[in-house]
Amino acid sequence: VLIAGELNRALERNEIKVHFQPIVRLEDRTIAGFEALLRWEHPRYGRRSPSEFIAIAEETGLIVDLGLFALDEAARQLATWQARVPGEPPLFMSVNVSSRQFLRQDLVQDIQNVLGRYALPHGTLKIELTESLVMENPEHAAQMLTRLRELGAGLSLDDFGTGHSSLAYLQRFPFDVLKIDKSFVRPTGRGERPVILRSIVRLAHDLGMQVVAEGVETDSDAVELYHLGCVFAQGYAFGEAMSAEDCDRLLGLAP
Ligand code: G
Ligand code: G
Ligand code: MN
Ligand code: NA
Repeated sequence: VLIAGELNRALERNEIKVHFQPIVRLEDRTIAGFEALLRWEHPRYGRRSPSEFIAIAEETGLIVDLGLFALDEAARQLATWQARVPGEPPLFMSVNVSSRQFLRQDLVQDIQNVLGRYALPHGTLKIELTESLVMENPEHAAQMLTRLRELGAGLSLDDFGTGHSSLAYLQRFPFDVLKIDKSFVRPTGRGERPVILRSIVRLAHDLGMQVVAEGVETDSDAVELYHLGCVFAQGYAFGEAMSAEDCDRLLGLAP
């Protein structure tokens, strides 16, 4: 029983939080960055999934406020971690952007504002867009992506392998990260999967993109992906989306 009004109040009542899922280097399992993921703990109905409430927020327009909230929280937390965990390259943060957010020209200004507000190094705040969103309107996407890139935002292509694009087509878009969708990653080790995964990784690298395998749930998947040439991974094998405090522990910043 989800009504738009409740979602509106949820944001005001701080029931909606931004959690963070680690993205690791497969070589040594160190944390390279995070993906910011919204979480809503409803006082009566318990945890609601963003796949449910993002769609509602898009219909009502609340996605604008919700998106700004997620963007600001994620950028602020990234700046904190970059200061406390210095390293080269610095930690990055990936923030999801929905279709309706992406259609607004204001998004460019919003992102420029947070990059300035938190003085984030070039490319470390990444905007994550799904392949299908980009393919909805490739002309608009190409123009927006170029502007975002010029501002110093990083760009991640999410859910790769589920939409209808090709790696050759991707040359038109200035993505620096390609995320292989979990549906593609999980059943590794059988038949042609490894061949296809290896080819995606190699082509993406040749096109100058980094590759993140999503939905890596087991250690043996992680080992296999590493041997297929994949450098980064995300999934339950390394941790689900968690609070900033839990991430602090993972980063060695808290007992
Ligand atoms: O974490 P997971 O089950 O729960 O997320 C479900 C879906 O919700 C994913 O497709 C994810 O991209 C989307 N999502 C999570 N957080 C955000 C957000 O801050 N903004 C947008 N637009 N989508 C989000
Ligand atoms: O933005 P995107 O649609 O990629 O959102 C990532 C989604 O995948 C979120 O719902 C997140 O909770 C989920 N997720 C993260 N790690 C794993 C995993 O190892 N296995 C599965 N099945 N889902 C995962
Ligand atoms: Mn994502
Ligand atoms: Na994805």
